[in-house]
Amino acid sequence: METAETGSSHGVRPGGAPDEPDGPGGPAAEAVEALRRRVDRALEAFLGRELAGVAGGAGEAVRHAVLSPGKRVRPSLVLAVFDAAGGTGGGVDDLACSVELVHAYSLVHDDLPCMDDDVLRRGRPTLHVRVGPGPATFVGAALMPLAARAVWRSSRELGLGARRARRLLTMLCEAAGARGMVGGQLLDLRAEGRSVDREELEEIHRGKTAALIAAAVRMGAVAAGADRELVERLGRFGRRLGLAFQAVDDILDVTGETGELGKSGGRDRALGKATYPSVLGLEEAERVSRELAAAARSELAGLDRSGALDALTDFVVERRR
Ligand code: GRG
Repeated sequence: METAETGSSHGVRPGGAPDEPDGPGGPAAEAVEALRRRVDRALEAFLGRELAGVAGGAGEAVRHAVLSPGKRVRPSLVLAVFDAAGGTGGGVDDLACSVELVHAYSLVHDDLPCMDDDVLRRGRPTLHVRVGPGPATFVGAALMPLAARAVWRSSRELGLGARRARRLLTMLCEAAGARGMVGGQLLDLRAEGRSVDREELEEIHRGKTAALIAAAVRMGAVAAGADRELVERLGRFGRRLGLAFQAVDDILDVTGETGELGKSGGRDRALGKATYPSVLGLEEAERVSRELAAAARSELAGLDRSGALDALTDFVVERRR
């Protein structure tokens, strides 16, 4: 099946193995792990600065929400694209943090009793289990302005002008808002318990998940000074990768073990969610996830220094959590 997002794959390898043999612990896996560690250090440093003097346990709750062990795919994409598009300078680390802060807010709110009511996230009790739903709601809300500060700091550190800083902030806000994540989440809630077709499913997933992943990619490119054509091409990479990411998330909810996932499995079915396996069946969902990743990868053709992006694309489809 071909959709606007799968497009044509220009003969690229389907979703999985890179050109050189690589397995667990191979160079691609090491590249992904090095990015994750760099993001963790950047988040520690950013929160260390921003939360100094914050009273009443709020700092601790923010740290729990953000620093618990996530995969850091979105901020890693910011860093990898920045490098692939010729950017230089450590100031991009705060930009990577900005995207992870928005993501962390979405997880805190998504887990609330009034949303998906989940008790386990990243192998730990969810924030509302620890501090209560009210405080968890506030902590989630506090992460958005922190994300804006991170964009601003990064723009200053990279010496970007006000115009580019505004463009970065606009990209992040649009991806997080009614035309992106929040809009997708509303569609997701409205689709609970009824059957949808693939078109409607992908409309939900494009907003809920792919918008922020595409924004991460486009922001890395803009910060590096990429021209509009490259920003658009990488945006297509990000949207396709975002759908592949959500397809794998849906599949793991069916096939994964709670211990390995770090969150409760089988929740989508219990909540009557619209997912790739519920719409297409498990086998077809797996095929489509690989097809989407291959379509994403086709946008990287001819791009120098795209090794880390290739590695992240592999990681998205091969991950077990
Ligand atoms: C409902 C109006 C309204 C707003 C709330 C909560 C929310 C906005 C949006 C939720 C969006 C959401 C949670 C999408 C799911 C995306 C997803 C696949 C999350 C899991 O991401 P991973 O696997 O998690 O990257 P880690 O833990 O590795 O960071």
